[in-house]
Amino acid sequence: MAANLTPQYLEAEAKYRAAKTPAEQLAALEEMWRELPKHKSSEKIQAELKKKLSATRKALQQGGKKSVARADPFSVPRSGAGQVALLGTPNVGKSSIVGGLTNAHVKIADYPFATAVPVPGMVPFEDVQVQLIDTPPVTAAHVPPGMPGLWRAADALVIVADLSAETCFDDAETCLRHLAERQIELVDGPRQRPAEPGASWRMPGLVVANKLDAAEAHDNLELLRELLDTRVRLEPLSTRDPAAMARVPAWLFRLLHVIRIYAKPPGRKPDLNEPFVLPMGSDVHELARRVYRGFEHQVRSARIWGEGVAPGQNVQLDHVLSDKDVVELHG
Ligand SMILES: Nc1nc2c(ncn2[C@@H]2O[C@H](COP(=O)(O)OP(=O)(O)O)[C@@H](O)[C@H]2O)c(=O)[nH]1
Ligand SMILES: [Mg+2]
Repeated sequence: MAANLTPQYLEAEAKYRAAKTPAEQLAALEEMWRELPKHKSSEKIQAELKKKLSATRKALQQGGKKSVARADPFSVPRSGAGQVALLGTPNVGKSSIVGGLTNAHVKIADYPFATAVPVPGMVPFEDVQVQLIDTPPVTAAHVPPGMPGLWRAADALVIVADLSAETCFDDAETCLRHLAERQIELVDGPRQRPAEPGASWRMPGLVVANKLDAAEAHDNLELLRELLDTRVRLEPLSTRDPAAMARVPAWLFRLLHVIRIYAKPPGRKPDLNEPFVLPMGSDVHELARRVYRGFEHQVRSARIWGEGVAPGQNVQLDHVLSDKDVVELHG
């Protein structure tokens, strides 16, 4: 790390790291450039900054173009810790789930096809939010165009089935078949893109057996368990039962296979308000990449507070992080 960086430069760099939009990133980078002492020992940083400036300017231009072209309602920009898409036949309670867990304005109706386009909402879970997307229904004969793209773009999928309907098993099966026909497989593990062309997308997913309060629900749940148990996880639910609804955010979060990490500046308290969200299995280097965005080679080691380590233990960059670790990055 160059020893002669000014406090003004470091402040601008902190702004860059905190930037949430490309426009904010560009403003911070320009400030970094102004504040950077231009002499021999900072040549490497100068070159890096120039590269970043031009890349960010380019991203901003393209981003502007993209937002004009993005009229497709089936392309939902990801937000929060990750994106979960619901899928199901008409009237199973998809909109009731999204409406009950988020502030999204969904239409709940006892007639089919009330939902015409995907509607995202944010589900609070502890200190993060999971994006949950209500979607138009599929039927045995029809999948709205755009849906398969939305399924693949999501981080996880939740099939909703209706325990009050005699057809609940067939309906869940219809959803699984539509996925299978598009090479999407629901798994218990993390999301995996196809390893080679033609291979399957492995998407974390489960089947929600909704309307557990209905008269026939328990018989149908038994049937669903018998027929689906070995293939996909089942979660019974009634959107009318507040206690059951309160448990949903935790399993939505678990589907994402991510961890929350709190970065702690040396000598200061960790920021416990806004964790960095990383894929499960990420190491310290991955965190450094996220925190320093291109300046991560400045990080040489870390101290860590969390499960399975001594408080403040020194670790190498390849140390694998756990959910809720507090990490102090050292240059
Ligand atoms: N009994 C019962 N009815 C429900 C439940 N969840 C939703 N419903 C009803 O099922 C109907 C369809 O719900 P909606 O959320 O619009 O289904 P969608 O078509 O899948 O979005 C509405 O009349 C809801 O009130 C539930 O847990 N139990
Ligand atoms: Mg609906």
